[in-house]
Amino acid sequence: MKITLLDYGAGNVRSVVNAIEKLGAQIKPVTRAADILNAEKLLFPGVGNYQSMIQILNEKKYIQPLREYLQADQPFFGICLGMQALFEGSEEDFSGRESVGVFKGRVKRFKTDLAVPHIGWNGINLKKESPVFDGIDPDSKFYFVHSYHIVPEDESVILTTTDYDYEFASSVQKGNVIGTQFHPEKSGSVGIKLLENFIYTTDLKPRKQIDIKGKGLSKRIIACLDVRANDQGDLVVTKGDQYDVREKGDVRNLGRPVELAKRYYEEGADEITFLNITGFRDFPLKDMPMIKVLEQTSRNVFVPLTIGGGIRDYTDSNHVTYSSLEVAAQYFRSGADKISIGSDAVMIAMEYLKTGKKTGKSAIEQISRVYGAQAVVISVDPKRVYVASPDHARDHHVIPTQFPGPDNEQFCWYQCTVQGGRKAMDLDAVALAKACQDLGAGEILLNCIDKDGTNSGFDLELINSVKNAVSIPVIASSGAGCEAHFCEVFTKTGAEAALAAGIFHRRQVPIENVKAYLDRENIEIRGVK
Ligand code: 1PR
Repeated sequence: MKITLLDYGAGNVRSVVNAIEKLGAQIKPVTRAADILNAEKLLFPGVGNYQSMIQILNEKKYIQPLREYLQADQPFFGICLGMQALFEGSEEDFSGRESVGVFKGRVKRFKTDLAVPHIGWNGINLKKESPVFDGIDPDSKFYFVHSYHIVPEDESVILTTTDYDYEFASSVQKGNVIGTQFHPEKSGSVGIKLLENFIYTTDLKPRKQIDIKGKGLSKRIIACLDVRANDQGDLVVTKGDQYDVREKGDVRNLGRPVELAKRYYEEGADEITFLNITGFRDFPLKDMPMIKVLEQTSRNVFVPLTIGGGIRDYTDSNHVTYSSLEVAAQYFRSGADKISIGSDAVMIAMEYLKTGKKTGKSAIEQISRVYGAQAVVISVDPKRVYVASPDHARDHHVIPTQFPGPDNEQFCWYQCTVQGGRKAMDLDAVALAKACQDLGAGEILLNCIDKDGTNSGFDLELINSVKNAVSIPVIASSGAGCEAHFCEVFTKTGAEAALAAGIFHRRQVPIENVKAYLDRENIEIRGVK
């Protein structure tokens, strides 16, 4: 079977390609308009920004052939923006350029007090019995990552809806034309099954109307792999105690990145994050091993992958300048779904807070503009600073603490650091998170140096103060020591996800146990049977 792939050049198409190839089908990329019309089955994965997608489709003169192909009811599967393109237009695009528009209706931004982007594993309410869902448990969850959703005028095209504050159309089907807002290529084995059904079913048409209610949005469990070269030059997964990764002088070696990522995928991790912890020293585009790690991981791991470390503009010794956008683009091409910015985000936020002006040129703004806010994670590395009263740190977000300082201080603030905690900056974590959200970041990965590697539980005071200040999702990180700590962070803070490293690497607490525990405590999770 040959699948024609419409790749317009943004986002992580590698995962889709890997999934199709794993299913034994061949890929034929679209290189000219005629390839669309000649396709046996057409797959259109879209990630990022609607406006730039429509611009590219117009420039390449793909709109008209797409329309013809779809109007002839040829087999089509659009993913995310690839589905949104079927509709008449989007609130995300004010350019007035032509969209494909074979389905009536528009794409609108979420209007909710819940976090936007809507990121994570959510359920589906099945409205039609369709061959694409054959063999898939209706209670399954799929991976969503978007700020906009379709509003079809003709509700009969809705295949599934999903609940996120309110019910929105999460997939559509009319005849052989299918589109999903969620990412099957990132939805583990159920997503792969969906793609398999699309590829190998001859008659895709829905059989009848049904109404089966699915489950809700899960709290995510993320496995984090801090990666660096050890003194022998091997790329290893390491783990620090309060960011110190050396033991008796050597870099701790807890395994190989590609193998560990595969293990966590099989054990039910909802996402995997790689942090190149010495990335600030070198330029990532010269760090080919990290790119290989992504390429190899994405062949077998079908959940979202985030990569961080060293993402910034860079000028080499020959005075050649590379933009952070180029670095991000290379990472996305290699299999990453999101990039995470640490040190550079602190610099960008400080400059923004000083001038009050958005330049449009910072790494956050540029990457968010091209790939969408959901692809830009800000990794924060704060340290607790105790003060006797809020007056002692007037420029910072000071909170009362239940854990007084060494001199019985009853207040603290969280100081941002850069270069892996080596350098403390005059900026607090709340101000950083708010500034980065303003500039277009889509998610906060909130570490805590005091808690890292201690197994003493997450820093709930830090998490609450940041979560209450932003409307984008927050990933709680650092300090997990047992299953109950995950339950605590989800019941006592609004964090959407919790990340851990040490306990997973050392097999102290398997991911399955964390999920089983949360399930018993009635916290919505993915994947416990
Ligand atoms: O600053 O953009 O180059 O990015 C560097 C990235 O590397 C940042 O995201 C920063 O958080 C990370 N990093 C730098 N140095 C270290 C270190 O440990 N020496 N690791 C480091 C950060 C924190 C988490 C850890 C959690 C959970 N590690 O990644 O996984 O604290 O750990 P636990 O569950 O064992 O407590 P840039």
